[in-house]
Amino acid sequence: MYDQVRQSDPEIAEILEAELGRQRNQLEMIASENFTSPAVMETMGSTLTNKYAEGYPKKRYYGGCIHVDQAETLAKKRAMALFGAERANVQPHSGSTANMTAYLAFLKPGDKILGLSLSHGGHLTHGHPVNFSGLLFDAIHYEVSPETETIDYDKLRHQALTERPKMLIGGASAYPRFWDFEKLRSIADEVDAILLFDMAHIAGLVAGGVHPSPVPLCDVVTSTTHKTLRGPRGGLILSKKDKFKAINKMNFPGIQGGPLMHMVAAKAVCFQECMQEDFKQYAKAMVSNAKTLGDALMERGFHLVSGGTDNHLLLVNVSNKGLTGKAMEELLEHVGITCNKNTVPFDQESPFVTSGVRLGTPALTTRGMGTEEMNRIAGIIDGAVQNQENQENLAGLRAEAEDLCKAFPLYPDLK
Ligand code: DSN
Repeated sequence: MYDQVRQSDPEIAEILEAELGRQRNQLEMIASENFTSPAVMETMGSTLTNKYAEGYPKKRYYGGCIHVDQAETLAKKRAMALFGAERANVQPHSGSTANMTAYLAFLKPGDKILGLSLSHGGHLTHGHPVNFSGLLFDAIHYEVSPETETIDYDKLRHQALTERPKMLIGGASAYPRFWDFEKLRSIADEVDAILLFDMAHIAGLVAGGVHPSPVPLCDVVTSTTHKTLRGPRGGLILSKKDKFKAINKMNFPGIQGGPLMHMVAAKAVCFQECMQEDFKQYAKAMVSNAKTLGDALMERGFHLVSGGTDNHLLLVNVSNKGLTGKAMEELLEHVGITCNKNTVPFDQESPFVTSGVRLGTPALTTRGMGTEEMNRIAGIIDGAVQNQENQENLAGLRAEAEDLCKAFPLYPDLK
């Protein structure tokens, strides 16, 4: 593997090999990560990376676009078919630029936006003060209820009626429950706000039919393509017909220059994969694995924010185990599980410390793991917490994690 790189740049070849080894030998539980298919990777590494193609199919500012036009047209068609969307823009380089594009297409700097607070599961680009979204717009936030740790739509409605935002933003990076799109729509209508939903985390669940879809009810839906969708790293914007022109214009020339045509083509490959029956099974398995893992952890006394999960992720408040999120992340890394520390609602710790960890099933499910393995992983997690000071037992748990990895080989054809 990496023969060409090894010849021209042995230092980077070594890093590539080491990272492949890390991915193979650790239980990857970062909820936003996944293992894309060899077909997607081959497309990302193709000659389409050489091509400039500012503009859109048949309306480019460069010659020689005949083939990349075909790739982009296919990607758009497939995205629309997969999600039942009226229009699609497949050029955003990332979820952040997709959101920036969608905001600036309809808002002016200083306009009010209302999104879920980052510390309650939202996302930086939904108006956090250190992010462009908080710097450019008058951003206010809704939160989850302290009792249920889920979104209180009555309170959100009241806040929207008082604040009258120009845009209501749904979507999250650490929210384990279904969203109620009917309620979001009716709140947005009451205050005459544009309704944008960022489905980056749940897009694969929506595509696989195991999460309600935001597409019919929202004006604009943004996403990444590399999380539960399991495609290349990148962004996507779906919209109603009447919103499309403004979005296209803001994407280019408003924000981006030349689209990454190798990534656009790889998005087309991903959307095609997501339309297959086995992807539906994969989506179902991500959710059933998360439920199994959540139940097994709750049986062992772990506190799951909101009391469980409807999707591919769990947010575990580990303060009742005498740990911070940071300590838990490090402890799990030590036994071969990769995850990330995460604030929990009403967290008293800083974002660098936190009281929780976020655990996700997309990558392990791609490896083929199922409910039996989730029960074993819950045992490893609990064992790590109970044996924090016992290096011998921790080494045993790490060996168990490695055995699981060996039993579900990753990229077996990459030699
Ligand atoms: N960084 C992503 C995540 O981990 O959820 C969101 O952008």
